Amino acid sequence: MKKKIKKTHKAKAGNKAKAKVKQPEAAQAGSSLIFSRPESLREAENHYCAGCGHGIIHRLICETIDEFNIREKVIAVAPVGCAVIAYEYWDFDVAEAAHGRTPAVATGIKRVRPGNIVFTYQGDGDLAAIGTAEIVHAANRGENITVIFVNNGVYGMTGGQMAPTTLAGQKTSTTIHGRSLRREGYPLKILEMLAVLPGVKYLERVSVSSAHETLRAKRAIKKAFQLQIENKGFSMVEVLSMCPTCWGMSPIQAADRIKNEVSTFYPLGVIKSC
Ligand SMILES: Cc1ncc(C[n+]2csc(CCOP(=O)(O)OP(=O)(O)O)c2C)c(N)n1
Ligand code: SF4
Ligand SMILES: [Mg+2]
Repeated sequence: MKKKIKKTHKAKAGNKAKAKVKQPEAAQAGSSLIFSRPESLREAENHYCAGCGHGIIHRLICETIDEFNIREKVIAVAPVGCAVIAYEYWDFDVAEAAHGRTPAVATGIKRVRPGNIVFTYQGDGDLAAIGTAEIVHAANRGENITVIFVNNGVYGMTGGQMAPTTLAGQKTSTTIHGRSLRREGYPLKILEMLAVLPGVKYLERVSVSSAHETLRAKRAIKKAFQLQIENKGFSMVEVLSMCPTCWGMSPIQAADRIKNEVSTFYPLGVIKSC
C-alpha cells in the first residue's frame, strides 16, 4: 500500500511558483481576482476530450479540499477508466486501485489512518460493474469514506461499451441497435439500491450539465466531505457526466442530453440523508 501512494507534494513548490507568474490579465491590471485555479489542482494540461465532465468534477473536488484546508490530510483512490491518471492533476496524495477495487482500498487506508480524509473517484464501469461487490459492502459496513461516482453511461476509456447504467435504447459500441431491456437487463440505479443499507448516511445525485447544476454538484461534494470530517459515515455523490466522444455528440448536445434524457431516468437530488 505504502508504495502505491503517489506523493505529489514535492511538485507543489514549482507549481506555486508558476501560478504566481501566470496571473490572469485582470489581476495584473490591479483588479481583484474573482476566479483562479484551486491550489489542489495542478497546472497541467489534461487529456480529457472537449466537453468531458471529468475535468469539471476534478475541479469541484479540488475547490472543496482547498475550502476545508485539508490538502495535507486527503488521500484519494483513483480508478481505472478515463480518470486513471487523475493523480497527474491533483496536488495531494493519490493511491491507484485495480478496476472496481477502489472502495476496498479506501477502506484499508481509512482504517489504518483514520485521521486522513479518504475518497474514491469511480466511473460507472468501475463502480457499477466490476466493482459492484466492493461498493455494496463498503456502504453496508458504513465505512467513513466519501465516494464520487461519475456516471457517464458508458465505458469511456475502452471505446464506449455498454455499462450497467446505459439507458434503455441507448446505442453503444456493444449495443449498436440500442440497449435492449430483454437482452441486457435494466439500467442500475446504484444510489437507490444503496439507500436501503443502514450504514449509508448521505447519497445525492447531481450533474455538471450546466453552470447552475455544477454549483449544486459542488454543494453536494462539499457536504459529503463535511460528513466524513465529522465522522458521520459513508457518503456518496453520483455525478451525471457528459461523454461527448462515446455518445457521438457535440459538447452542447451532450449537456442537453443529460438535462432532457439522462436525468429523467436518474432523478437529481438527495436520495438519502440521515
Ligand atoms: C480488471 C480489469 N478489467 C477490465 C479492464 C479494462 N477497462 C479499463 S477502463 C474500463 C472501463 C472504464 O469505464 P468507467 O469506469 O465507466 O470509466 P470512464 O472511462 O467511463 O470514465 C475497462 C473495462 C481493466 N483495466 N481491468
Ligand atoms: S472518452 Fe468520454 S469520459 Fe473519456 S475523456 Fe473522452 S469524453 Fe471523457
Ligand atoms: Mg463511464
